[in-house]
Formats: sequence, C-alpha cells, structure tokens
Amino acid sequence: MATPSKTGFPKLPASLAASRRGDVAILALARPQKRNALDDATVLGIERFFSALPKGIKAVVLHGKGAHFSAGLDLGELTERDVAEGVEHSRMWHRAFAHIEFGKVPVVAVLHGAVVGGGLELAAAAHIRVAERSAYYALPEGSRGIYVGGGASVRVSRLIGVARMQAMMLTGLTYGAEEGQAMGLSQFLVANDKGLAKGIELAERIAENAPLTNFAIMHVLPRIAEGDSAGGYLTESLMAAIAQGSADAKARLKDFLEKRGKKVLRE
Ligand code: 1HE
Repeated sequence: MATPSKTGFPKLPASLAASRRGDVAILALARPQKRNALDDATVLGIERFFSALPKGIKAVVLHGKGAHFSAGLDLGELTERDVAEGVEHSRMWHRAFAHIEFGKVPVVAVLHGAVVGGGLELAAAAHIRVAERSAYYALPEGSRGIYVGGGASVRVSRLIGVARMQAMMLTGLTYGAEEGQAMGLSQFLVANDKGLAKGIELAERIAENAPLTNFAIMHVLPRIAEGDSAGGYLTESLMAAIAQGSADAKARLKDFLEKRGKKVLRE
C-alpha cells in the first residue's frame, strides 16, 4: 500500500495530480505532452487514488490537463504483449475503473478535446459526464487493429446502446460534443473552459446528499436496471487480448508510433 502524502491522497505518478476543495477531491490527468494517454502507471495510479480516498471526501471530479481529456490507451506500451499479458492488462483496467464505478463516492468526469478509446472508457466509468464544446469522441480501435479493453463493451453500450456503439467502432468516426450530448455520452454540455467549474458545482451538490442515497444511486440502481455485467467484462478482456496479439494490430500500432497512422482528429 502506498504511503499517503501530506494532502491525505496516496502517492501518485507524475501523470496524475490530486487536490482537494472541501469535501470534493479533484483528480487531473496530467500528462498533456502525451495527450493524457493512459499508460500502466497512470491506470494503476487511478486505482490507488479511488481505492484510498481521504476521509471526508464525498464526491470526485476527474478532468484532463492540456488540450485533450485523453487520447486513450498508451499505444507505445502495447506492441510487445502476448495474449495472456493482454488479458491481464485489460483486467487491470477493469479493476482500476471498477474503483470508480463501484467506489465509495460519485464521480463527475469533465471532458474536453479528444475523449477517445480508453479515454472514453475512463469517462464512462464516472457517474456523470460534463462535456465542453471542444469535446469529441471516437472508438478508433478498429483502425488500430485492436479491441476495447477498458470496459467500453459494457459501459459505453449502456450509455448509447449497442447499435450506436457498433457504428462508432465500425466507422471509427469522431462525434462532436453536441452529438455526444444527444447520444447520451454526456449529461451536461458547457462552453469551453467552463467544464471544471461546472463539474465542481455538481460535485458540491452531490456531496450535500445523504451518503446512503448516493450509495443507492451508484450501486443499487444500476443493478436493478441492468442486471450483472461481470460476464461482459470478462469476454471483453479475452477479445481485447486476442485482437492485440494479431500481426495486424502490431503493424497498425507501429504505424501510429512511427507517424504513419491516422490521428483521431476532429475536422
Ligand atoms: C500517444 C497517444 C497514444 C498521442 N498512445 N502516445 N488512441 C488513439 O488512437 C489516439 C491517438 N492519438 C491521436 O490521434 C492524437 O495524438 C490526438 C488527436 C489525440 C492529438 O493530436 P496532436 O496532434 O495534438 O498530438 P500528437 O502529435 O499526435 O501527439 C503528441 C504526443 O503524444 C506524440 O508523442 P511524441 O513523443 O511524438 O511527442 C504522440 O505519439 C503521443 N500520443 N496519443 C501513445 N494513444 C484498454 S483498450 C483501449 C484502446 C484504445 O484506447 S485505442 C485508442 C488509442
């Protein structure tokens, strides 16, 4: 177990920055030079943060520094994994994000710029998503020769429905903030640079609720509405590992890292 720092938060990698505002904790993805791509250290740091919230924290706001929320999985770490390591990796993401979805307190994600691949999977684990107008969404796994592995099969399909998620994945198209709001990817849409303030305002309201009601909304309501999703996560991990072990995936990832692959840009 990591040693807690002076702020009461566990020790985090440089790619994450935590702060506190009253009974609201704020976690920033802080690796803008890599567009907040999620490497293993960051995913494990997210797990550590959400599994060891300091006493008195009643809600969390999650946001990204720089021009993008997150460019998703760190593709540089993916090239050499075999199938068994791929399953383990995807299960690690599931475990980390389960600490968000099934954690102690509600989480508000604030989205801007690219919210793609694993970045969208992370956002989908939160309980509320606030999008700035610059936000755009994509699941570009198809073009990289891989499959989602951070819970999207369960969480994104729950937000937008299977047909929309299939369209997103098959086409790799980007969806703008307004489309995302209409599809159910975000619940609040605000002007650029206003997301964090809105996220904090919502988190402060949430923090005033009776804790048991928040618990019921987080844990009981989804089980009643949707049943159990454990099998879905497992199947996703198996598929993600098989896909990323393929020669096709290796070639396409190499293309991106060597600047031949297409970026996920919003035209
Ligand atoms: C990265 C990553 C990354 C940027 N892994 N290094 N995700 C994607 O397919 C999205 C890939 N990224 C992009 O399309 C673009 O980077 C953006 C549109 C998000 C931003 O573009 P731009 O022009 O601002 O930045 P850039 O020049 O592309 O990237 C800046 C640096 O970040 C550069 O590294 P540098 O050392 O050359 O400066 C990029 O290589 C690096 N970078 N994105 C690694 N994703 C659990 S399964 C989930 C599966 C997925 O998430 S698939 C989706 C992956």
